[in-house]
Amino acid sequence: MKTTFPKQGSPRPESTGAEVLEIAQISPAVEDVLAATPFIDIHTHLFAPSFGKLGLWGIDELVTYHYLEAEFFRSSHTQPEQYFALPKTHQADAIWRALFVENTPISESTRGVVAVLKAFGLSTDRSDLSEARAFFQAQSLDAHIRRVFDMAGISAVVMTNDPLDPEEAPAWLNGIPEHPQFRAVLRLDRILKHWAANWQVLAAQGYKVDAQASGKSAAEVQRFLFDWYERMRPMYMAVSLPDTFFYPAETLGNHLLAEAVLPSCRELDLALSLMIGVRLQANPALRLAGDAVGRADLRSLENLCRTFPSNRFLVSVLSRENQHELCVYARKFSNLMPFGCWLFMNNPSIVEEITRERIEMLGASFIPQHSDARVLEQVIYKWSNTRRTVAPILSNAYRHPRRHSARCHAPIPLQRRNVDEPQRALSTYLGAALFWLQSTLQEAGNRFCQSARVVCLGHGERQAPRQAVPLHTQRVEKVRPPHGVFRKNRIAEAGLHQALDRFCVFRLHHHVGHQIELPEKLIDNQANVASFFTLARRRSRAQST
Ligand code: FIX
Ligand code: ZN
Repeated sequence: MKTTFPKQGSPRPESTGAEVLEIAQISPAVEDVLAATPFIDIHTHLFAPSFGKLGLWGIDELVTYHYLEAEFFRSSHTQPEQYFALPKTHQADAIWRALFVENTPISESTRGVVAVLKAFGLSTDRSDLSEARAFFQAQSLDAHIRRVFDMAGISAVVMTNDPLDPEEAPAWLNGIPEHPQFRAVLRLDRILKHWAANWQVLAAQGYKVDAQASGKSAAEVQRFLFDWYERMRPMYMAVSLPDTFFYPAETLGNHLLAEAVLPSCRELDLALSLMIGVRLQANPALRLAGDAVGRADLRSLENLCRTFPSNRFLVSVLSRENQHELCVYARKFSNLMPFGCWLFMNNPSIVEEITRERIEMLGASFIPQHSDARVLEQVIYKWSNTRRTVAPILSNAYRHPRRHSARCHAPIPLQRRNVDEPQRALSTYLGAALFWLQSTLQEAGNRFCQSARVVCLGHGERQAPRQAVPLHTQRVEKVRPPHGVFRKNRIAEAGLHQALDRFCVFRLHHHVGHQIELPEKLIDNQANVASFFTLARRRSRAQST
């Protein structure tokens, strides 16, 4: 049984002569909707307040973020062991002095801290952190979280929860109240990558596993995952994998992946997130800041998607060189969903490059970004950066879909409704950005389809170079908005003909790529990603009750 992301449900209504956007209106419309659409942040290291000290927030945590520690060790003579021997506030003072006072904060991470201070109306050029500390100490966490989520334009975040983390596991075992804005994920690094150091923890909890993960171990690991599914109700399972990861290969990790994790994901209808390409602790002295990147052999993805067609894979890759391959594999396997620009990729210039490439190769069938925030207030600048970076790329995609191929200059007769419509739907769906991208581009796609049909080149037909394009005037009438729309939008009718004439035909599938339709029905008032079959089951259950 092949699990893919389900096809679009009801076809969208033919566009009427509703408000068509002028070229100049496209960017503001796109920015409007991006600003007004609350996103769901599908990968963070944030924690709900009930996890206590595990949840990091405030100026000392912001300034000692491992991205800044890496930059600090480049701009200071302080050795890592000296730095890590300092109390947190002294570490923050040292970094503030080195990167924000003695140097100008121009790197992406330092600018992030400046953006957060600005967002709260705090000074950014103080020689010390006393004003900022006083401000954050005065905040009550629950209200602060709500305010920060509002400022970031996000409705919920997905945590990273490790059932074998000695600090975190007791909280779950003692029972954690659900928090509407913090969803869980079952993180499996200790099981899939560090079994030797962790199997005894499972054994101590009564699971019959052994050091070789032999015998009943895989089944027992499944039992362990089901038990934690009941505790956490995770959105998906996840693991980060090194650049040397390869599947298939005779490793204990791959054995547990194939015999325990993937079957559990199938049974529980959960996607498995693979974050591939980190070279852990390339410089251990820097601790969290010590990880590096390596190019991975993504044929593993090809093998996994083909070998386990009923599993869904949410994938982010760390190496720049792997980004293109990931897009290509996503075109081959609909059970593969690329997401986010991870860690060293999360810089505007690279996010722009990756997002542009993904739109060109995948249309809207990907998740553009996640924040990977480790400190609460980071979501403020990470999501404003994303909105700022993605807006022009999307506007451009509407304005000049094929500018670079110089084969098409016709503006898309985009209607405000194309841009607004997703807004209504978005905030209730996981990955709003994705969904938003979906439907609007879908609309755009449909218009291209219509136009392609008008110039009567159907699916797979190619236009020979300099072949004249037969024009069906009646069909042009059908798609061309009524004169009223021209007048109302002051578009010179004449322009349309030339535009259509110049309309080079590019092969557009009648179906504009895979579309995700998430269940309208919410679970506990929360968005939930469910496969088609769960959807069907829920709908039949709903009909039977
Ligand atoms: O494995 C991960 O989830 C990574 O995102 C982190 O380990 C990494 O340290 C990080 O903070 C990335 O932003
Ligand atoms: Zn992460």
